[in-house]
Amino acid sequence: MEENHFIAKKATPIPWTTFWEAPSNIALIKYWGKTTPQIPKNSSLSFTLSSSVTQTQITYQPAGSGTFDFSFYFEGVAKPDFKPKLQTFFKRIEPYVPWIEGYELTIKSSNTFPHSSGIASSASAMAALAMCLMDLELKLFPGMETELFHQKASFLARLGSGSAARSVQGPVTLWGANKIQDHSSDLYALPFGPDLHPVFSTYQDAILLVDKGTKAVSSSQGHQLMHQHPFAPQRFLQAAENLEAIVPVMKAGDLEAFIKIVELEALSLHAMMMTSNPYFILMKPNTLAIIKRIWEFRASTSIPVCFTLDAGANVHLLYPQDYINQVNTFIREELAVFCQKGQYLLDQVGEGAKKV
Ligand code: 2P0
Repeated sequence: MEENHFIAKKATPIPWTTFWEAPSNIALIKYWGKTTPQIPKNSSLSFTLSSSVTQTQITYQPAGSGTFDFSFYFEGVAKPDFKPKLQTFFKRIEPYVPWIEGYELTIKSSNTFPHSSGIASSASAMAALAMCLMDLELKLFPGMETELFHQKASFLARLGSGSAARSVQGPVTLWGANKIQDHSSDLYALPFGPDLHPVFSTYQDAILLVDKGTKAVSSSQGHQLMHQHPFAPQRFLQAAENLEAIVPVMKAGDLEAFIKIVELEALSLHAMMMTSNPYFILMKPNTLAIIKRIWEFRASTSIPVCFTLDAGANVHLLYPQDYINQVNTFIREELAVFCQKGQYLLDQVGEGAKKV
């Protein structure tokens, strides 16, 4: 589908309030490197999460033609410092939602996961915002097909933050033009589809909070550094190969192959960071200590746990629901000690954004 397919018409403003929540997601095949506007250099695939969500309410107030303004509150507090990022977002999406002219928006947002937990909230935040926008678009132009509704929501979310494209639907989504999936696109993410092996629709993700501070290098800077990266062409090829390899694995439920690809992707992402110029390291000593324990636990129990990493020090421990008791005991007894203040979040794969 082309961009112009997503261009809506103008409409007379109406008062309207809508409230949506959208989850965070964790990439298995990583997006790292992009061109303007948020076009990924390689396709990515992720688990949509369930409990880690952003809830966003928008009140749309008609405010006279030619005007557009908004105020933003995070967890009940006005946050004017978030305004520039949101302004950039609204400017980017304006051609696709021209009906937005003539409104004053009050945007109220909050996260269910702890503030500054080192969990990237841009994906859930931008996806929740996109759902609220699409909700009014559907009200103004009834009859839009559900598929188009989701694709445009993902398209708008992507223009806010690339990985947000993958937070609209679940339990597994794929973003980026690829050879494997029909109708795949760099413009929006699509659900993996009905061929997904059932083991993955209840997969568990324990987020081990190793470091809750602000990252030394932001994801935006990290993406930027891929432009002159000496290994970038090889990395984009590797990601494409890993995507091609993981798709049949996710249909077959082959956990041994799944683990090999997922851990390779996590460490390849961080290898890109460590070999950027300037180079940087987001892992902490406890990130490595946890990885070592996970490998030992897997070797000694044959329980198919594995890890992945986001752009940060936290470790996502992934495991099938069948092993929840053994793994949660392992986390409590052996891994919590490496987490900041012993904190971790138990989440699982979920179905995507929903109306509150
Ligand atoms: C991902 N990450 O696939 C990768 C892996 C982090 C590590 O997408 O600049 O916040 O908003 O498009 O989506 C983080 O980057 O970047 C990210 P922008 P985003 O999830």
